[in-house]
Amino acid sequence: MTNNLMLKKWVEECAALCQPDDIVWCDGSEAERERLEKEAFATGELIQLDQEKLPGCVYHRTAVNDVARTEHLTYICTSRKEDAGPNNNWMSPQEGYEKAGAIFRGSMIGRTMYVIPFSMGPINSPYSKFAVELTDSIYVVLNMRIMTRMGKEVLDAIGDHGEFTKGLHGKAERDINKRLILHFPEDNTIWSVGSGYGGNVLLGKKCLALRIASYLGWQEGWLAEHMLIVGIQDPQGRMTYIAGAFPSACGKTNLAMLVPPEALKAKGFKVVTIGDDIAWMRIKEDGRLWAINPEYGFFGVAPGTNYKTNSNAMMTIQKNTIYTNVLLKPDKTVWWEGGDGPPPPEGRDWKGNYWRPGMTDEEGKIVLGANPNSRYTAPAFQCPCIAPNWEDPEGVPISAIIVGGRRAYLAPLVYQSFNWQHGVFVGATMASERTAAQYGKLGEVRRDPMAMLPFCGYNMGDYFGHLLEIGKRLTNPPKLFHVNWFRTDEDGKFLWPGFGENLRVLDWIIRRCQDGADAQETPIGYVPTPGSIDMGGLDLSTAVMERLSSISPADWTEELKGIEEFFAQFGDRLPREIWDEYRALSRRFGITPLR
Ligand code: O2Y
Ligand code: MN
Repeated sequence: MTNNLMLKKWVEECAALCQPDDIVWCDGSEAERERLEKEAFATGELIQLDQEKLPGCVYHRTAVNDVARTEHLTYICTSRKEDAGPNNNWMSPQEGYEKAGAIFRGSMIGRTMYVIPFSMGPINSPYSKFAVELTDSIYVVLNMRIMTRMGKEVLDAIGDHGEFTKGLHGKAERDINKRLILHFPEDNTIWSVGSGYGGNVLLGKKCLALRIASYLGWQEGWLAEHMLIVGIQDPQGRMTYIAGAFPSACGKTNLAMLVPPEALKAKGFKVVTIGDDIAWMRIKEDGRLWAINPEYGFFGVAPGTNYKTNSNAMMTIQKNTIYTNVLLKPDKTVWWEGGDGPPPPEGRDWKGNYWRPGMTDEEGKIVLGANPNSRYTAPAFQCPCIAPNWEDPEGVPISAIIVGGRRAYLAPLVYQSFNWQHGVFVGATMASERTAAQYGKLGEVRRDPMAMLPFCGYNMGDYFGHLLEIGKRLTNPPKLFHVNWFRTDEDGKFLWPGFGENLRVLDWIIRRCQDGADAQETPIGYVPTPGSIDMGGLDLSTAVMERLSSISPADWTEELKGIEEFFAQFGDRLPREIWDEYRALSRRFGITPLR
């Protein structure tokens, strides 16, 4: 327990609302994990996996209607609608507390409320934030144990008077019509009700570390970004840290855990992981941007993960891992589409139904064994390529920021922005084309500035302004790059091999940061000169490399129309500098800007 009166009072208030039978303060101990797992095995909330093959691993299924973040039920509750911006759903704080309060009321009768003190970032880091999540889900407690530093140590660090983010989560009826994910940035509070799944309920992750933290960063002068952090050691032994923002389905976790191709490994390249999803970044006395990974684990997508696409992730998840919504094999191990090996002859699918490969439903569609958004939750320290300094309370200095999306034609393999302001424009114009498998309407462009569209806890116009302000304070700013691993030929085949070979592009990027790689100026930025990307050991023709670097004025003319339309929605909140960059880009293509 605690002597923190604010914390005690808030727990009492939430308990009065939700009316749990019991309140348990989590200490984060092994004994606690064993007790909770035992209880969850007894109720069926968790299934224990084969402890010889997958030691410490458990399995969980969420409700069939509760398998992904629900963006349409996610709100920013600020006093003024314009502070949430066109990028967010908005509710007034009063309406939010009333609506969610009605669902929370009495929802924990017959249940236990767990109090989880947790820290985003190393407990001893000056950049970390403390928080407490109240939940009626053992699954959430066990996930939070992996994804955050949690328990008694954090409660002690909060102390008698310390501040903390207040997170209240309740499963309630897990009815989609009674589900709300509400953020109250002005109260440093999160309320999530009616869901038992991932990003909706592990409140440290998207809710705190991005939505609330981005707002706090805006107020306090730092950045909470949807970025991986990776370290590249070059043959000279220098370590360079890169942060990278990518929307979903762009291979972000694979890039964070990249395995160098043989030819580059032989030259002495090494890659280490600091984080795979979120970066908190501050300006230090040296005028550089320093980053920490506020998380303690990985909450990765299982389908498509295998020893070829991401061997480091596979090695990470062989023990102490929670598997959610994957296929359960009769021998109490797991499988997913795009995993290793052939499908098992039979099993239980993510809905708990009997499954065998090739089975079809009433409409004749193949039944998947694993939900496409099925997940593993695994401790980051188990990752074979985790950086030795990944928990450094001071973070790591960032030399380059890369942003990227899936563009079949538009964007070349890599280009560098002219300067910070232009880089913010490049980040603000980030977009991905929807692929048939992921989203539905093929080719449709989804704009996702800095991959923050679903995660920026305030008006994105102000967010762009904040990025520009940060740039003004940096005397030694990171260089900003755009990458596109997904350019295709006319048959839709990827031109670039991707995966480990992406290190060749990262190598060019780090050499650009050290003024050691050639580039040529184009209207969109600097692109590699022929031969300046190390292609040793990779059989890719000069013609393909030329196609990967080409820039089509006709395609960019179309793109500029989409950019103008997207920016227009931010009205007065869009900084003048962003329109300046839009006009400058138009003119570099010889186009008269639309505004
Ligand atoms: O579907 C969810 O609830 C999780 S979404 C997620 C999980 C881990 C890392 N990134 C994401 C994302 O959507 O960006
Ligand atoms: Mn993410």
